[in-house]
Amino acid sequence: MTHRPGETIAYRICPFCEACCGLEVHVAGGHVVGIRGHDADVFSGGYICPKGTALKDLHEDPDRLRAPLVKRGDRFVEASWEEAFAEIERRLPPILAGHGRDAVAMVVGNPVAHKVGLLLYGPRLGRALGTRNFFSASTLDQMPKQLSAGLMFGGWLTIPVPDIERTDFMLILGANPMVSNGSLWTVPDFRGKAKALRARGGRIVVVDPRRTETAAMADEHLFIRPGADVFLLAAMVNVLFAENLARPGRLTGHVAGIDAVRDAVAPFTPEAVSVRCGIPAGKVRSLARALAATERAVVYGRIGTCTQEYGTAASWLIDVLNVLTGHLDEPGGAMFPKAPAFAANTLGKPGIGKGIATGRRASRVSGAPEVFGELPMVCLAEEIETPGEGQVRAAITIAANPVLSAPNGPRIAAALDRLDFMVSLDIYLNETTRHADVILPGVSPLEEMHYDVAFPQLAFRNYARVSDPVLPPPAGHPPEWQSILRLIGIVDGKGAGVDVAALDEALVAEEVKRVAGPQADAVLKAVSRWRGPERLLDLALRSGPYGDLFGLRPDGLTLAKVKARPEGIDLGPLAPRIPEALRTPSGKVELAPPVLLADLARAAADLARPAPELVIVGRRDVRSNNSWMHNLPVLAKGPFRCAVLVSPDDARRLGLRDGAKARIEGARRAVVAEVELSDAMMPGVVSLPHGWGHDLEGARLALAAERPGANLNAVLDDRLRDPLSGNAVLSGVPVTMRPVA
Ligand SMILES: Nc1nc2c(c(=O)[nH]1)N[C@H]1C(S)=C(S)[C@@H](COP(=O)(O)OP(=O)(O)OC[C@H]3O[C@@H](n4cnc5c(=O)[nH]c(N)nc54)[C@H](O)[C@@H]3O)O[C@H]1N2
Ligand SMILES: Nc1nc2c(c(=O)[nH]1)N[C@H]1C(S)=C(S)[C@@H](COP(=O)(O)OP(=O)(O)OC[C@H]3O[C@@H](n4cnc5c(=O)[nH]c(N)nc54)[C@H](O)[C@@H]3O)O[C@H]1N2
Ligand code: SF4
Ligand SMILES: [Mo]
Repeated sequence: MTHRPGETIAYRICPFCEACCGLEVHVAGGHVVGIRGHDADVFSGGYICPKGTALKDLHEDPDRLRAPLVKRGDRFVEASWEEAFAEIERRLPPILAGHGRDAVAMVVGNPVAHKVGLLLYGPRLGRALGTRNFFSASTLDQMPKQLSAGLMFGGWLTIPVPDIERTDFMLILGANPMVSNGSLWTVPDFRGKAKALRARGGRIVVVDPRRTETAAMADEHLFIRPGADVFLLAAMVNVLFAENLARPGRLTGHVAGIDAVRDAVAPFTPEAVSVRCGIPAGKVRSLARALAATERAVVYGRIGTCTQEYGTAASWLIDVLNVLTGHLDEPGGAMFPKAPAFAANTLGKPGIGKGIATGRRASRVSGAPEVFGELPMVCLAEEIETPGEGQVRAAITIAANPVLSAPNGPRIAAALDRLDFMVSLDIYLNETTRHADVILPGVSPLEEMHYDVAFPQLAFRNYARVSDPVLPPPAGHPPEWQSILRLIGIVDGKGAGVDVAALDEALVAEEVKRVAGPQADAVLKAVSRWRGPERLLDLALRSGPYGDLFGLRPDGLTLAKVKARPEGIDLGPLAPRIPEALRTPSGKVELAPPVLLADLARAAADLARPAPELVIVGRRDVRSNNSWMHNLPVLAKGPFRCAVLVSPDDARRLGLRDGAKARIEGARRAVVAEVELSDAMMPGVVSLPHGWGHDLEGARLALAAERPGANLNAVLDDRLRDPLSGNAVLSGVPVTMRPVA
């Protein structure tokens, strides 16, 4: 793209997925005239995908909300910010006063992880509310991995990632980074890095019930029966012990529980798991041997290995394999990033800690244990529907669309309708927010600053990077962190008229006092030029592992220094961090947490369960992002993306034809979708993407409604979950299919 006269260029981290690409935004006359990858970005090197260019469409989308909406009768009317907050102040406090804190649920969605204001201030609202009914998309996604990492390494985000630039063998299970651009692994341009891996003689093997885009570019692809990863992985560990290949190397003195793992995997011989996995025993052995024999190798698993009944156990065994083959915390293996800010594994005493706690309380209706301060999203509907002490009567949703994104979404829709009051922080009137009484919109991403709070903790390389707003926000439109502070004012009894700036001061002062003690005043003074999220970021960067320590280490990082380099500051390749990164009470890697051993016994008892005739799995597409970007022209154009993929074998057996419609029936209800025959599907498995079903009344998504698609989650069963993490089972769910006229 050439730089025309009158054009200015701004740099902005893309907020749409975990790859966190640096973008170059061309602006003329207050309008975005083009978006491309920022070639000089030290982290992403110019990579961009179609969603990145859609920032312009999102900015310009006429359906994106520019003002609050308040429901009057059953219609939404545009309201001023004062009117909107007055309505909340009128209706929310009486519910809290009459029914207690648990009567208000908080429901938090995926974009919160990509919004510095929401991620840093949302939890403050959670604490102010003090509700036990906190639900998030994490329990539709990565909670199993967070739990296994927490149990093994002592931190919920101490999750190792593949050191892709130095590895020679990568085994990928249940992830499709060619399309998703990586998850729990921030790795812009996976394609380029994977190509380079293969060009230097390395190998990639993909285990997936579909021959995905990643499988197609890999050296080898193995079909697996959905939900069977725990069996495959346990058998691989079994082979390591049977063939005397278990060698943790440098970590030997830092690992506890190796013998317990050996005993626990004894039932899982390659022959015993072969049928359940759909993988020959010889293949299981050769995978384990290749992993052990390659000096720089890594196993990586993602959502396909999480959203299943044994999600936590599978997530755990992936890292057990990395440890036992000497590839954890080694170059070319699975390594721990060291983030410049906000990482729990760089705080406190290095090498030892309290570990994690779960089950400190249980959900009221089905008794699901709390994990990471949350209850499972699959419990949301029942907590609203079931009368009694602690019943949920109101909800605050933040960037969440559970009506489409959670299993049995239609039940959630009906439950939301029964609430006495609902507030949504969201930028659309969509399938979920149509149930709200008040919608408070955020600004366009181009109108706010950006820092990736979570993702440097999961990045293929260490880096620091901040984006300033590209365009000024519209006059009078508060950033979302300020809206959250006003909500805190309301639930704290200070009212909607609370002095937001003073409340922000007070909250920061209190937090700084807690960590900095007698130095608090000096620290606060050092960051006094910033407000809101920027102040919290300056505090975190300066006190972080690369920080200037408020002057003690003058060449260290500050927010001002990072801002001066919009292309980012490279902090180097990943380096070994064990034992320093550990926060377990023992100071060791816990290879055999008792709850996981017990879960493996559950799996052993379940080994012989016969496979259902037909199961459904999900799918992602480069031009789609969960449920909420189907209204953007650049992504919506082209072939329809919500077809159900069916193997030719199954199609013949079920009488389904390519291009014809079929009824997909789950335990809860049925949807109709268009069939696409595909030899990329494992026979017995069909695939439908999630996030579709934009034909619900009351949403305002004109373009998405033209091709609404079918809601996979209407078919899925909210009773299915991983009992340890509470995570929903979204994969390998039994269905039946038949043609419809
Ligand atoms: N069957 C099945 N279901 C799945 C999955 C699957 O693989 N299969 N994947 C699961 C996964 S991994 C995830 S993360 C979840 C996602 O689940 P959700 O987070 O519930 O869904 P999203 O589609 O990401 O919806 C995001 C919401 O945020 C709003 N939004 C976007 N930007 C902003 C903003 O700047 N501010 C505010 N306030 N709101 C904003 C959007 O309008 C939308 O309402 O879906 C899960 N559901
Ligand atoms: N373009 C695009 N990118 C995205 C998103 C998006 O919606 N669109 N969503 C973002 C989000 S929120 C997330 S969490 C990430 C997810 O990132 P990924 O985990 O890479 O996402 P998927 O493409 O869903 O890959 C999951 C794979 O698991 C396979 N699978 C299903 N069941 C099983 C099983 O039982 N075992 C095994 N081994 N495999 C199984 C599926 O066939 C699929 O290929 O993607 C992020 N990036
Ligand atoms: S891969 Fe695409 S959506 Fe993800 S950060 Fe990069 S440009 Fe944005
Ligand atoms: Mo996700």
